[in-house]
Amino acid sequence: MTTLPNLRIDGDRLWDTIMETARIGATQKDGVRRLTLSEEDRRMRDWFRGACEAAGLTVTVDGLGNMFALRPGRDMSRAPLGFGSHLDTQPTGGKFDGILGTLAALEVVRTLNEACIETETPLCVCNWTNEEGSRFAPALMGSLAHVGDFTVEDILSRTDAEGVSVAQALDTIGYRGTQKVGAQPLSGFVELHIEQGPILEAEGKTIGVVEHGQGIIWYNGRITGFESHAGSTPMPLRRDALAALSEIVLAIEGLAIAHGPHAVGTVGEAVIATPSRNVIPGEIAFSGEFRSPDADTLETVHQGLQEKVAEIAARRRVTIALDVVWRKAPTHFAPAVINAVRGAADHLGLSHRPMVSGAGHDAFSLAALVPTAMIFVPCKDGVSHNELESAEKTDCVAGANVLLHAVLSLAGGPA
Ligand code: HGY
Ligand code: MN
Ligand code: MN
Repeated sequence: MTTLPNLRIDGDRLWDTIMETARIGATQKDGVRRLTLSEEDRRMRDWFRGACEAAGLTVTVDGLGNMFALRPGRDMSRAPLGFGSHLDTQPTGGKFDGILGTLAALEVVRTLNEACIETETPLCVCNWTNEEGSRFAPALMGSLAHVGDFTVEDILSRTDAEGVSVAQALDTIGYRGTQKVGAQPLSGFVELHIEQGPILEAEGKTIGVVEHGQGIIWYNGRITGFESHAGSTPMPLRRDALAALSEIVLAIEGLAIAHGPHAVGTVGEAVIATPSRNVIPGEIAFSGEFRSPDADTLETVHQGLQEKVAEIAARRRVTIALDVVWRKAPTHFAPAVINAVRGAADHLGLSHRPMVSGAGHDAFSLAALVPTAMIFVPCKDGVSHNELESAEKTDCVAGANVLLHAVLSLAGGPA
């Protein structure tokens, strides 16, 4: 009988599970494309449900497809401790973003089963719908609705670039569950995730003890100029929407750099309405974002962008609509859960350092509702949201063991 301090997950089984499921939505470049609520997401959800049920968990699905896999505890009067992440990916995603945290949570349960360990508090493995926000905005969609940041009606009405709504997509894959959104009680939440940045690898550290996360502002923009002949329209008479957007892109970059290192920004999408090589672009839709761990910095760059956009619009005689479609203040995680993560890393003799999360995570949503924290492990060259995303097996196993012992610390091990 393995004593609790020496309990470890089955690293080979975790790694095999990650590699096996990476075949669902595998891309030619060895990445994973599992857009939320797509056929690939359905296949991955089906696999996940089957694996959870095979591990003795009771799986429920809420009205936005959030999946909860429940494991009883000795004291069923307590709300379950939540842990997990997301199974959807970016269009050119990798094998680990979100997937590591969700499959590691399953592995923790498999390990507890084999060790015949029942925790005091029940456990709840979570798969949150549409963490990525790529097909439907906002990101963290399922977990934000769970904590009440968005109404279910609002979320169900959001559409993708083809005009398909979240409601239609959920119905198509059969994951519009009956459980009321937000009804699943949780007493806390722990999320394991790859860092998606270069710090842990550069410092040779195995574990990131994540203490807080960046605030985020997402914009949808539309620029209306005037289509005209690319050859015969004199330069001073042009109202070029793409030239205006180019200035906005550089303005976002410039504001982030000017307020660095704790500000970042980019334009990730730009679509010319009717592209043609010999027509001056007259209509463009685009998205933009800023992030910062500091609320004041976020507000400063936001205001700076408003001023710059007004100046560009006037000078170029174009109309620019810039709408904030999502805004989340910086997240501060709970000391008790941070200490459980740090204590688990120390118990396992793993090098660790405190971190701020650059990327958004479902833990950011949950932190508004219950005590929450995150565990980071390195990824190769800090690369993520790219098919090259990669992580070392030893680091993934280390992170899953920290998750195991943090969960045992928070949920209470054997009587
Ligand atoms: O945008 C993010 O940080 C996350 O990947 N959804
Ligand atoms: Mn993620
Ligand atoms: Mn991501």
